[in-house]
Amino acid sequence: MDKLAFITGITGQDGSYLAELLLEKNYNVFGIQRRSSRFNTTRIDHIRDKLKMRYGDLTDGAGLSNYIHEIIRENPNFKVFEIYNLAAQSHVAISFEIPEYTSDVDGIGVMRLLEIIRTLPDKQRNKIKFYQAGTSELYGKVLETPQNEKTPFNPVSPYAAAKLYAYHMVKIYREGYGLFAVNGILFNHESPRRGENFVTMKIVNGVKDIVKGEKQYISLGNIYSSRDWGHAKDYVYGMWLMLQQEKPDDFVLATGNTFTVKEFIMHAFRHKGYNLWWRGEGEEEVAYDQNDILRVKIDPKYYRPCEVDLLLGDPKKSMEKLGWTRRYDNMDKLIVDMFN
Ligand code: NAP
Ligand code: F7E
Repeated sequence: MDKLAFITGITGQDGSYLAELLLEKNYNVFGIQRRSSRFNTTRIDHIRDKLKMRYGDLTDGAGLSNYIHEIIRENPNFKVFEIYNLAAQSHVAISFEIPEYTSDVDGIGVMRLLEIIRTLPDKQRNKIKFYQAGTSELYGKVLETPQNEKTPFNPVSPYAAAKLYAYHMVKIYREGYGLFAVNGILFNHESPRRGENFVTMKIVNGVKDIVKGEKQYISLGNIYSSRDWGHAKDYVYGMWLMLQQEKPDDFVLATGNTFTVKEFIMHAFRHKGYNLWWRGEGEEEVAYDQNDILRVKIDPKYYRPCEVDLLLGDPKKSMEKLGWTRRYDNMDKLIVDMFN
């Protein structure tokens, strides 16, 4: 095969969808998985026999270098080699608890990959395209709305600060060394494969447990933040499009709509026939269903030291230049898929 792809973070939500997409497009797909005490490949087990996997970690530059060199050695006649860096400690709240690790993986890890690519012989390096998983968290306490590729960044978490370092390193290696390296600036995207401790999946799983009678209510933190939520399948397609361009550039992927967490809660409950009514304020705010049963309460332990209040992306450039379109074009479609 002459088309190679290496996906870090292949065991995650986006990595698993991207691997499926690239296999359909006849890429030879390589990936790394982290060593863990339990199996962590459930999202890719159904395609495992088609992938080439080995253990690896973004904190281990030698291992990454050995693997990339080995892939090239064993496929000397490759035409394109796309490297998608999706690996990250991706939880914003947890980044406040493990800031050093988050910086190492999400920030320095990107530099490790860029250095490996930079130091390859020209003949090989010129056929490599690098995608970096940037994020709308870079906008942080937003300085303008909606946010696009030109909006200034204002990060407010260790996660976002590490991703900002990565964003700049990609630009520096692109401009300084001529690498084909792009930043995707992706707004929140969810799916049935979303990690359980992100708010949408927590709400969907909570409603499912309530329907089954296994739980009475869901405890949540700040329900007044607003997010621009899309579907991960549409977003991995956008990543691939970015690497098919003639010239490297940075692109926002977003829906152009924003909803509060509270609105997402009401949509999710309504999907299963519950109409919520709210009372109280702040930490005392609660929601009851039509039968006066408590269904949502606030637990301040989920509050963050700094919060990103409002994200609303402008995907115009991606739609016009990449021809990017979304199949999941409204939040109800996303919620239905997450429940199924
Ligand atoms: P995810 O489900 O949390 O997946 C993260 C992946 O990174 C997993 O495969 C994870 O492995 C791996 N990983 C974590 N630490 C690692 C390390 N030290 N070395 C190697 N691999 C490591 O995240 P996602 O939602 O798919 O997001 C993919 C990327 O896009 C991330 O970089 C994230 O920061 C970024 N992003 C996500 C969104 C979003 O809304 N989903 C938006 C913007 C940007 P395990 O499976 O072993 O945990
Ligand atoms: O929080 C609020 C929370 O953790 C969304 C990652 O993929 O998208 C994601 O980051 C909002 C926040 O996602 C709970 O305070 C309330 O305002 O689902 P989340 P996130 O922080 O937006 C960006 C683009 C990324 O790059 C990240 O990798 O929901 N919230 N109550 C809660 N959040 C969680 N997790 N749990 C709660 O109980």
